[in-house]
Amino acid sequence: MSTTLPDPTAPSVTVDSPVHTRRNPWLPPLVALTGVVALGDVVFMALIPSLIPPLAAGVVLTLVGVTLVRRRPRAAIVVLGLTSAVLLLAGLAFLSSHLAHPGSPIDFLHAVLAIVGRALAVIAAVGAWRGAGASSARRLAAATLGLAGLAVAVSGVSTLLTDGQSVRDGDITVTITGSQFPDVVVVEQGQTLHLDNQDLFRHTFTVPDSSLDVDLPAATAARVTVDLPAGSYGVICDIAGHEHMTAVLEVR
Ligand SMILES: [Cu+2]
Repeated sequence: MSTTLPDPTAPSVTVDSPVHTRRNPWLPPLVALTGVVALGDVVFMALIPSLIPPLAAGVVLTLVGVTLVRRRPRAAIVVLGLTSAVLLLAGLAFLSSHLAHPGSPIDFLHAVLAIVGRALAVIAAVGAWRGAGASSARRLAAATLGLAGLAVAVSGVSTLLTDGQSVRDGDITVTITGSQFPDVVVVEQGQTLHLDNQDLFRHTFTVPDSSLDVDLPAATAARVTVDLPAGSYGVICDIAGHEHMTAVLEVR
């Protein structure tokens, strides 16, 4: 039985560290995750429609990171990883309220993308930085697909189960569509509003510092009796990014 020993005179072969090349198995999931999250942010802002500065900055930084992947993979990992981490931490507070409302498919799916997608992107960035193995990158990809499927299922079922209240005689109908309230809503004291949210995202019908604060999941309607003293009130939608939604409520 013979043993082959390495030939010390053979020329040594320099193998690039995988971190420095496009062969790093974590780069494709990192680019895919950050790309899908950024696309989700663009679609979300277009639908509201409202420019949310931190999300817009994240989209720009993601584009920068993706263009760096080919020539400066390490810089790309840092840009994409840090962008995901900062926006994940900054967004957790208000996105979690959207996660609690799976009946609003767009808000819910965007929150899932923004939280889960960014968390997975941070994991992918760490994996890419450390040059971890391909099998764990594949597991991450499979987990991502599984979570996305679960989110779509939860949102779909919740939307089907969300019940609206139907309009009754004497109600004042307020239609909310395209993230717009009517400019002015006139109501008699003690009369009931029928608030019909026709959008695929959640809104509220809120008179600040009063008891009038109605949560309106996507494509649902709610009835609320107005017990405010006669007068003119400002109405807002109390959801981050919906600051442009205002109306005047005249109580007579
Ligand atoms: Cu709104």
